[in-house]
Amino acid sequence: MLFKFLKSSHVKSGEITPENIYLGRREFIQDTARIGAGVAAVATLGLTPSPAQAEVRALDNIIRDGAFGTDEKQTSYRAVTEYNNFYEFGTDKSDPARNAHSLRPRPWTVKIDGHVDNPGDYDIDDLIKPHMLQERVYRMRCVEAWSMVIPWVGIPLAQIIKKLGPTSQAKYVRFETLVDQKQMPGQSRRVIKWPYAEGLRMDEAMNPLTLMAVGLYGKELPNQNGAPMRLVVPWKYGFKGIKSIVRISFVDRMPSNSWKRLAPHEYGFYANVNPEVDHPRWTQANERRIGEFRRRKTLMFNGYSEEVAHMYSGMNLKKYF
Ligand SMILES: Nc1nc2c(c(=O)[nH]1)N[C@H]1C(S)=C(S)[C@@H](COP(=O)(O)O)O[C@H]1N2
Ligand SMILES: [Mo]
Repeated sequence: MLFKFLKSSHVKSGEITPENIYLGRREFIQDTARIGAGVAAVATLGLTPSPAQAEVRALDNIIRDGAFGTDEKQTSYRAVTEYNNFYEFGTDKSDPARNAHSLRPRPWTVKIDGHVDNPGDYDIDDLIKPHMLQERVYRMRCVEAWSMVIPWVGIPLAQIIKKLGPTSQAKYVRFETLVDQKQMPGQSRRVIKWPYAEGLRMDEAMNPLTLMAVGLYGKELPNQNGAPMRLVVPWKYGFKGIKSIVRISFVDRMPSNSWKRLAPHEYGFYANVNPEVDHPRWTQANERRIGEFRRRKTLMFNGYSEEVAHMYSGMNLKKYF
């Protein structure tokens, strides 16, 4: 049943649906609407602007030092905010933008627990101060073989972790998403076991590339992208980037993560982007950048080898995929 669901939904959206044609069509329709001829067509397709998109606030004083940045062409704001994976709001790529308006990102409390000196319930605005915010333009790559380039705004996760003070027993960090059917209507279906959960090894969590994001394109995160805070780990498949985090636990054993729990033969804990390890049902050797038609070669660690390869030296990455 579960497997069948994965086959028909998870893969179809990424692999079989030509998402750039899908987005191209929407852009075409939008252009048509702008010149005044396509209003009826828009209505017919039920193409309404995403409510969350209009309301996000601009963020001030973002540090733009270009650290780890890429100057590749950035994926359009529309694609970044209307082509999403966020099963708490539905399993189609267009569901989150349509449904995530029911999420209330403030006030927002994050529980910190486990092997840590400063556990407790923290208000997000005490955990992440506006003057710390940095912009990082990262390549992102989904396990479904599509990719984007996104200008994230956030702070290195290491900064948060240092303040919390993990003890020597903390070997891994576990993250959990909100559970609340009223705010997240997709949770009425048990497509995965809620809460969505993810984990990182401590050194991965402390790597300077790892970001706790609160915004993109210089604005607050739209709900569909994981407001008010979500993880961004650019050398790993997108599913590591857990959204709308309400709990961070410092643990001594490798935590389970949602996609691995769902299909352990298909998704691992490490989830490093690796063109040499195919998904059982499709190749990972190449990818399609959203907005482009050609396929590109997928790079080891999504092109971030220099920053991260040392963490995996001596590990068999076919076994620890
Ligand atoms: N809570 C939660 N986080 C999640 C997901 C999800 O379904 N629920 N999907 C993951 C997957 S598979 C991907 S590819 C990214 C997509 O992030 P984006 O929509 O901001 O591009 O979010 C990840 N984080
Ligand atoms: Mo994904």
